[in-house]
Amino acid sequence: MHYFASDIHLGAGTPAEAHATEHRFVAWLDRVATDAETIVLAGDIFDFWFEYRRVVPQGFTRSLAKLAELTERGIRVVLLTGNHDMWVGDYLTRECGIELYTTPQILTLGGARLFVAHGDNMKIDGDWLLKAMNATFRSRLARVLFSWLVHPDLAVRFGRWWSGNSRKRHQRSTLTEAVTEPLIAYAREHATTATELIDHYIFGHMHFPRDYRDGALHTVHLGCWEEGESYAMLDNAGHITLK
Ligand SMILES: [Mn+2]
Repeated sequence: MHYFASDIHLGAGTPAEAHATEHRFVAWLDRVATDAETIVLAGDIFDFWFEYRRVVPQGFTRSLAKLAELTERGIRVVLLTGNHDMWVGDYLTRECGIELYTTPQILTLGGARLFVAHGDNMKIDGDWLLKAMNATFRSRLARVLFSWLVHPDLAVRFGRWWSGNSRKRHQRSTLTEAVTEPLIAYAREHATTATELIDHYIFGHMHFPRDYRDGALHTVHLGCWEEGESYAMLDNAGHITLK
């Protein structure tokens, strides 16, 4: 089996809330590890992560230990960064054996061709402010400057404040399936121009779980972990189910 989850937002909320989320995540990892060949984490696993060359944020101990344990047992763990955890370095790979990507990926799993992306930064042509912010946040220069000039304690404080604001805009209870439409449009456009057939498009980011099918087009929107686990599983016959 191959499992997909995103938008866990570890560390979000009060310490008690963050603790509860982490326990749910680790319990889920334990559960799926019984038959998982692959676990794909499609971004925003951390509510805020900023990695310096030799400094990483506090917390996440149980999650990181569990992920390291699973990769050591031979389970492939793939992490695609989201807009809350795009500032990863090589720590998660070195320490936990995680395969790390900062861009959308095409993966072959269970005999199916998958396009996997967090889903931020897509179909935002009309939003110049968001585009400018994305360009700044993703720039290597900005990141290097930031890590040389900003004390880690200050960076984490700023990051937590920023993440909290951004998350409030994506509160599950205020969302409808309409939020997933731009990503469906993205997938539809990709499918018509791609040179190969994609069996399933898998996205996170929108915090609204949805399984969308239209003819040959299939998109899976992973949802978030605000109210419980939300994930997808793919069997080796290429069938995918949203749970
Ligand atoms: Mn998110």
